Formats: sequence, C-alpha cells, structure tokens
Amino acid sequence: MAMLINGSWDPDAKGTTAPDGSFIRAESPYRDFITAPNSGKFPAEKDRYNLIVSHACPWAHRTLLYRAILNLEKIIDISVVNPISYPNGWTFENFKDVSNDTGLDIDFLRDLYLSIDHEFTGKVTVPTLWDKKTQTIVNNESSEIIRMLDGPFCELNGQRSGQMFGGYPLTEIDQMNGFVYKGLNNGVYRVGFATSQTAYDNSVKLLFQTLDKLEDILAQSDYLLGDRVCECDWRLFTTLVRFDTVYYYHFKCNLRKLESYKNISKYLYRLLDFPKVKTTVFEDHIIDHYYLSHLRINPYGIIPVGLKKLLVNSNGKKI
Ligand SMILES: N[C@@H](CCC(=O)N[C@@H](CS)C(=O)NCC(=O)O)C(=O)O
Repeated sequence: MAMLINGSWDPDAKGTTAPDGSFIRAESPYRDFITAPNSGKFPAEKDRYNLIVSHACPWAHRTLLYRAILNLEKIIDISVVNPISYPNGWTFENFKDVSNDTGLDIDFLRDLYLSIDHEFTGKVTVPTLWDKKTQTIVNNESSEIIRMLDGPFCELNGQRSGQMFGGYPLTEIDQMNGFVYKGLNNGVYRVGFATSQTAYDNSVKLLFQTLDKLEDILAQSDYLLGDRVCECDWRLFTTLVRFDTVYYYHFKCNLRKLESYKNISKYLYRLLDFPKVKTTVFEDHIIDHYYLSHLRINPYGIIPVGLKKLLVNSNGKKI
C-alpha cells in the first residue's frame, strides 16, 4: 500500500500487514488540537483552516458530515481529492467535485506532507486539517477532527460545544465508538485487506457478530444510545452507507447484505433523512475509489454490474 518512505513515494509499500495476514492500521501522526478562539497555537479562526477530504473515504466523510450538520461551511473551507488514489496516492487531478483550496499549487497531497517534512515516512491520508496561515498540518485523525468541529469551531460560530454528544456521558459514547470501530469502521478493512484465510475468517466473524448486536440494539431504540442521535451514530453511518455497494463485494463482507438487516436498514434511512446528510454522500467517488484504487484486491479494476442499482433514500429517490 502506498506511503512515503524517507520522503520517497512507494505506491506498493508493504508494512501494513501482520505476519499472520491481518491488516494493521497505522497511527495518525499529526495530533495537534484547535483551541478556543483567540487562544493557543491553533485557535479556531474563520477561513484559516482547510479540511482536505475525499468523498470516497468513510473517515473523511465523518468530518464532512459534522461540517454540514453543525453549519460550519462558512467557517472552514474544504479541498476535495480525486477518488482514484492509485498509483500516486491522493491527487488534485481534475474530476467532478475535486478542488484544491489549500493555497498550495500542488498536484499530489503527498506534496503537502513533504512541504512540512521533506523526509516524511508514513501514509498520506484524508482527512487532513491544514493550517493555511502557518502552512502546517494540525491533525490527520478524523475522530479528533470531528471533536474540534463540535468544539472550538462551534464556539467560534456562536454555537454550543459538544452538541453531537447528544447529552450522553462521554464514557458511554467512547465505549460504543470502540465497539463499532473494532467490528465495523476498521473491521471492514481488516476483512478486505486480510492476506490469509485465517485472518479473513476471524475478521469477518467479528464483523457480522457486531452487525447482529447492532441489529438487536436498534430493535430497542431509534439510535445507538437511545432516542437521541449522537456522535456514535454518525461514526457508524459512514461505514453503513458504503456497505452494500463496496464492502459486501469488494471487501468480501458477503455473509449478508445490510439490506437484510431490517432494523439497521431503517436506521440508515433515518440518518440519511437528516437535513443535508444526503448532500455529503457521493456514490460516484465511493465506487470509483474502492474498485479502481485497490488493485491489489481487484487487479483489473472491474466494477460489479449490481452497482448500477445505487442506494435509494426512504422516498425511493436516488441519492
Ligand atoms: N485514522 C485515520 C484513517 C484515515 C484513513 O485511513 N484514510 C484513508 C482513506 S479511507 C487514506 O487516506 N488512505 C491513504 C492510504 O492508505 O494510502 C482517520 O480516522 O483519520
């Protein structure tokens, strides 16, 4: 898998697979925090930061959802990369909805990483929160970026912080997030990128056990933690919305389709019906990215015929 090694690009680098064939996710290296307006090294400030995303990526999708739901579009602008990430990693090459507002004249996202560290070793990932003023990366870990959006950026916009916690205790939120991350958010990748039958079997078992448990939870309540939507739901949403089109086929998560889970499916449509949520879902970027970029698991870049029937919303309209 592609990464920078001592500043040089290797499109087929090894190193994300354990000896037993299971996928290992690298830690995100940039972990600074945005602080309250007019305080600290990276204070929340209008038009200062640029959020670099891919519409294909479930981790970046979280941040776009937050920006939309929390009405932060006028506070923080975005750059959108081309969905095809092989062999050059994320690029700004021309494609529908692609844009570069980083302030840097670059073709490849890796050049932004190299602009602050010529010897960078690691993955070049989205989302990346870029500070246009000091020309540095603040953070490239989605779970933290969403909390900054729901924190200091909301404050700057005259809104309350922590709205997306939905009034639930943080310990409960973190516990549910951990469960969903292990079995699903990261779980689908551990299934899809497994390089041994045993690693695949173990990951796929955990994945469907997790879905079975979520189906039971959603039989009792509209949302994961009760009758109010919260961070856990939006973190789960971005994986669910990709499941039947991508993870089921491309990542071989094909014990059951999501549509066969009655409660989870109703829940997915419930989330899709929140204002602005559908505007954050880009099926074309999702399908092109996965099927045409992961050539290690789909060497000829074939897109399965069933995908012509795209997801529809609860009113039967295409999203
Ligand atoms: N932990 C990171 C993961 C981000 C991540 O893995 N993004 C993927 C896209 S879905 C990426 O940019 N991958 C680039 C690569 O693997 O070369 C986060 O949650 O922000």
